Amino acid sequence: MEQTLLLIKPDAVRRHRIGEILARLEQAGFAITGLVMRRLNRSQAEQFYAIHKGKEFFPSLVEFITSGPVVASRLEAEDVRSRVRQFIGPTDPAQARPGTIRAVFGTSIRMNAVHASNPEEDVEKELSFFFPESQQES
Ligand code: FUP
Repeated sequence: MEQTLLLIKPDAVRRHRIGEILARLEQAGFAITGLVMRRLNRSQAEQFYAIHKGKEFFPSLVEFITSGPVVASRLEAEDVRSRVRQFIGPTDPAQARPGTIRAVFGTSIRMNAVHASNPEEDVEKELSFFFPESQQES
């Protein structure tokens, strides 16, 4: 069964949306097989978002993601990587289809409530960042 990482970002945690977001994921048929709340420090955040290093939004992204705890979940389902990306919607909540997680819970391109691993990038690395015990095969 395929696995992916979904993070509930500090904006949604601050607004007490953890339960609602997890409930929607479960109702959609994604099984939560790992769950942890953690506040990243600057160097962890820079490592997690290393792919965006050098972009103009990088400093504010790091600032934001370290501004409070995140909730990391490991989700499992058939074809979960692309399905979860559809389910959360695009990066900018204003562009997201009504009913998607980012449309409902996001308030700006930066404060977009959740992150889900991009299937084109290193999903295993993102998963092991929060769930080091995972032995992934894909
Ligand atoms: P996504 O894959 O949808 O999470 O989006 P990206 O990997 O392109 O971007 C990662 C994060 O960088 C976004 F969630 C928010 C932030 N970002 C900005 O703050 N400004 C931008 O113009 C693009 C991304």
